[in-house]
Amino acid sequence: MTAPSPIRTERHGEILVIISDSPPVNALGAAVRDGLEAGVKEGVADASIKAMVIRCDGRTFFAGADITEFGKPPKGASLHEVIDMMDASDKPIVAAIHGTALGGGCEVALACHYRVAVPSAVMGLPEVKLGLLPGAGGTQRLPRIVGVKAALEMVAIGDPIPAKKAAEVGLVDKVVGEGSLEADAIAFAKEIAGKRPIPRVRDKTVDPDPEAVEAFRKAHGRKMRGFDAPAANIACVVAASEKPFDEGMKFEREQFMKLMTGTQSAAQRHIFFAERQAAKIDDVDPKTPLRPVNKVGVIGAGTMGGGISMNFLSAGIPVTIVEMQQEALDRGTGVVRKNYEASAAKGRIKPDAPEKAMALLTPTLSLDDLADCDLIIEAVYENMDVKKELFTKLDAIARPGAILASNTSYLNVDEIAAVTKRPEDVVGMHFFSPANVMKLLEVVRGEKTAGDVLATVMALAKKIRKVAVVAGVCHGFIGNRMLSPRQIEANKLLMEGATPEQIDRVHVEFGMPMGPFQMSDLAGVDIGWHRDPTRIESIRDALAAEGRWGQKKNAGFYDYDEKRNPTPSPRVAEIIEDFRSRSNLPKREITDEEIVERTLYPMVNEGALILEEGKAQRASDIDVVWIYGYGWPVYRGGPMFWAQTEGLPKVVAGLEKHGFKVAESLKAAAESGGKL
Ligand code: T1G
Repeated sequence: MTAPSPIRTERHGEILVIISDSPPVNALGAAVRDGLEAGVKEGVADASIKAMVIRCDGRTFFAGADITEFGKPPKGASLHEVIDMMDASDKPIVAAIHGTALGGGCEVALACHYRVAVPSAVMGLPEVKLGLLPGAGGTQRLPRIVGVKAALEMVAIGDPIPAKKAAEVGLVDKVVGEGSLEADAIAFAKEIAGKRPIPRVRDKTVDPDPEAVEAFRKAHGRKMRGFDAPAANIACVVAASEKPFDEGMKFEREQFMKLMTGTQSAAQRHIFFAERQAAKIDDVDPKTPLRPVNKVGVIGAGTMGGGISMNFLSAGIPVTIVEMQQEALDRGTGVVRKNYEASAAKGRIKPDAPEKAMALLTPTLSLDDLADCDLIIEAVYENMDVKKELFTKLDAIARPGAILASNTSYLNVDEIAAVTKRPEDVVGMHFFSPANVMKLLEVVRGEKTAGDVLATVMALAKKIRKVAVVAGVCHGFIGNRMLSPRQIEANKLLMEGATPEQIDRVHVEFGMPMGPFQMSDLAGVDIGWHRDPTRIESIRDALAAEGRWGQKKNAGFYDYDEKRNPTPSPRVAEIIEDFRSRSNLPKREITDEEIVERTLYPMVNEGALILEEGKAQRASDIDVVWIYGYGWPVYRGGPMFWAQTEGLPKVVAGLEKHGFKVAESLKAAAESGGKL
């Protein structure tokens, strides 16, 4: 018994409306493609039909090919066949667009002869974000409508454009009523039913624009570093301006297949689903009623407290921010205002956004003013005694049912919860600095944290545009716990002959935004330092003791000029040499490969231990942490996905070669050829 087609047709006089009802996003899976093909064939064959409208039920027009089908044997009509048939139709077809017409969905719209859209609709070709390119004619049709320059932005960066802009560039013929899409589309179809010739995008030509291509490459080269897909997208857009349509289509197909069969696209598609999977808590009912969060309290107006506050203010949620001293409070709120004003000056937010946000911020010196907050987040000094004292006070001040969160980056959330009478209301919310910019939020689940508290925080994370991952209580949770073995090994490599710049170069060439020592200089060499300049037990202690605290002091593992450009430091080389000679460690040539094996493989090993201990729900969650918290290159899919593409046996052999104790689950997966 085959399932009913997700596509149905309805007649409106001489107009046939072809409707897709395939939740959640009308992805162009086999059944949808087959139904679309049948619907168009019906319209073409029926002499009483003079024009067709294609639209979708639910939240959106087709949002792209069905990514879950990728890598599986093809079934049903190919999108190419359906699109070619639509394009060739001798009766005009109107695309009626709402929601997010993306990827293959946008390509279906481009193969229609006319396009109407509601004002709230967006259109885009985001395939590049999946390590792909529009593989159903998008790179050949889009430039024929909007020109090379606009097409480059849409396909090689992949951001959608709103209906109004689409109408301005000719991608949409008419912006119709928000609530009357079908009726307006049918009326439009009636108007154009008899018009000839039927406009076919493939018949248009597009002028070459080498200056635009050059300018685009210059403007976006750094962001595209390491990725395969952007260059392929650019090449296809250029082909559209140089080749006849069918040759351009052939070129697009070749480029698409190259990307589809590469590891980068597999990695980027992995992250697409991993990010969505991370939002699900396996043992909490997704229908759990959420606690209201209409007002947030933030304790601490420093860099973290201010950044955390901005996330809520920008989402329109009022924040009461507490400091102990007026001067610190004024400084903190001043930084928040300055950040907003800087964004407005750059046109990143509307000119009135800073005032609107600041109007929602209530500074105070009294913890008692948090009594009506639904969520209170502390972002105070990373010291357990300080946190315990604060949560004891909060326990007495906060209203019943308020969620009490700590922004601690590694301390034991269970210990903090234990000082309250409401451990079920206590959770960790570990933001990454700068908290108003970095997308990752580690949601630390205490032993007693209630399911609805977790569900509420996960939903709130989406509202404040964070990517949330649930972590268990352990030192450093997921990200920082895996950072630790990387840092330990990096320091050891310095003692054995490597230099900070060599180690950092290997990481940057791997695709990280910076290496361990560049990161240390950015965050502060003095972070976590015992502050006793006479106690020098490590290279880091020696640097800190000399005031080489990193970029903020123009000296850390590197020397910095006034523009904070780093150069290798002879003084640091001396310090390393001194340490090494005193430890009688022979200096030797260290290969780049050894640096990868000793700094990245131990991260995978730690990730396997985190999974064994149940401190992360799934390996893909660990990948999401590293992509969104530390800038792991998305085209490598995160540490755990990357280890699979490296080959787990190779990772295990590398770990054993350097004397690491390999996690049992990692060894087992390597032996069985399975996954972590
Ligand atoms: N295929 C399969 N499932 C998809 C999907 C897709 N294209 N898009 C979304 N989903 C699932 C998603 O996994 C989630 O599932 C649910 O829908 C809701 O998504 C030939 C080759 C449309 C803006 O890249 O950008 O076309 O977790 O949580 O926040 O040239 O989904 O509920 O089980 O993201 O409202 C190109 C990808 C594909 C668009 C909606 N298209 N999707 O965002 O909901 S390649 C895309 C999105 C292609 C052609 C090429 C977003 C969204 P679950 P969600 P949302």
